[in-house]
Amino acid sequence: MIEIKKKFYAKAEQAAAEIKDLLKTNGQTPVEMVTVSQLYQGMRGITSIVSEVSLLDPLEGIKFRGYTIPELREKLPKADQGSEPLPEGLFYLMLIGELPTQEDVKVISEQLASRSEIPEHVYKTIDALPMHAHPMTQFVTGIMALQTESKFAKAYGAGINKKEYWDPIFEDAVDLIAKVPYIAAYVYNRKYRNGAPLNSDKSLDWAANFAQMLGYSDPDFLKLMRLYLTIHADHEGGNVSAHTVHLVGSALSDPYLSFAAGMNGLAGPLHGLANQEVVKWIFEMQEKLGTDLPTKEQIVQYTKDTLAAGKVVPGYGHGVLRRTDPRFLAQMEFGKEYMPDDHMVQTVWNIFEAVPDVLGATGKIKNPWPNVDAHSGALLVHFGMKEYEFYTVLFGVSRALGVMANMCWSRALGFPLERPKSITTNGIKEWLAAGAEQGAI
Ligand code: HAX
Repeated sequence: MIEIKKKFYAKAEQAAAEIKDLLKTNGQTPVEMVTVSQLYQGMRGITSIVSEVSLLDPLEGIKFRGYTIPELREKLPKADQGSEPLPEGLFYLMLIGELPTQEDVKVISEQLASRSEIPEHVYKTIDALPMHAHPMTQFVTGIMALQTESKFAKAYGAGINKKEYWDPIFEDAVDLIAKVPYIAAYVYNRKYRNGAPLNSDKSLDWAANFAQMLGYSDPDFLKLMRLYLTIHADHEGGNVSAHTVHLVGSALSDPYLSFAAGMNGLAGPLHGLANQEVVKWIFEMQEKLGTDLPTKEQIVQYTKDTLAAGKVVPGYGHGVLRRTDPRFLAQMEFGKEYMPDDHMVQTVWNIFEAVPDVLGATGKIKNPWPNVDAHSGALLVHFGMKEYEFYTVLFGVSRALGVMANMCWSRALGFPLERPKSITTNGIKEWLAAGAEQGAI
């Protein structure tokens, strides 16, 4: 890991020098105009964050350091006899900006295994919660309890020089990625498997060991976990979880505090919780209609009823994407290969055929196409994981890769406290009355 860390810092030093030059020559060049509507619309479309590790194209979907999801599935190293990428390889790509070798990935897998110990108080803290607490609440509580282990917080307390921040942040980031699957699996086993012990095997890769700790050993489930933990890792900087980690980290809160904050955002139904909402929506539809394979006509009617009740159709729509999410398509390919006859999975495909027209007909939904969350749950149900309240925790484990890589970059580049300006409606009115064209607010 020492070599990877050195390589990371060399890349970051070079990038920092380039950014310094760029700011010297173009620091005052305006990026874009912001409209009054955007102030009221959740800042949609305002480019205001630099995030080096991934970029979302509205039509092509997410690109990690320039590589699309299909390219990652082809080019990232795989486990022996594995057909899906190892998520450790994506972490390397996000950190270093280059595709890893099989050996690089092995180094990361071994490092993660060696850093995976969890202090006993973390489990005890989770145990203090009632069993009915949502898995995301239990997960975040565990992460908060783990904050006692932060190397950055200790170094800051001891007076570390700001030029060195990146080093303990890097160490915390790798530690945190190593440990989150254990907390997640502990929550799952506590809530759904009568407290079954974590049957970890440190010789396995990160995703396979996680699957094993959750009690799944089917080789196809291991492939699914590798795919799942790869495709959910990042979605550029502005989505709620990534942005929250970035924002909180900018106050020099350590990686544990920052990640826990981001996970609280992921737990919202308009963001990561949508994966549980999709399966809940399908289960309720199946129950109401008395069939596990509703027809397209039935799906259309059920979708119209959902909209008429003033609810969103989960898994559809996006703040940036304007086409079907390639992460949805990657999961669809997986489904076609491993479980083409599964009724739950077929229902997801029938929804894909039926729902966009209904959403499009409303005339207001900018993207009627499915996002990542429309598909993921059905694949898990196929393997027997029906406890849909747990799905967002799986998403969170994957998201650790992206937000931690990004946090390493933010501290290595010396990004400052994030502090946008806000305004009141009266302030906007006064500015308009004074003649807005005279200049910016
Ligand atoms: N069902 C019903 N209405 C929807 C909708 C959906 N799937 N998607 C958008 N709309 C509505 C919005 O609520 C909004 O309505 P109002 O004008 O009445 O407020 C209108 O259409 C315009 O919204 P938009 O501009 O198209 O979309 P936004 O950028 O505002 O919102 C969301 C993007 C993802 C929040 C939205 O599409 C949504 O609520 N989708 C369902 C929940 C979901 O799947 N979330 C997961 C998104 C991906 C992700 O983060 N995964 O983790």
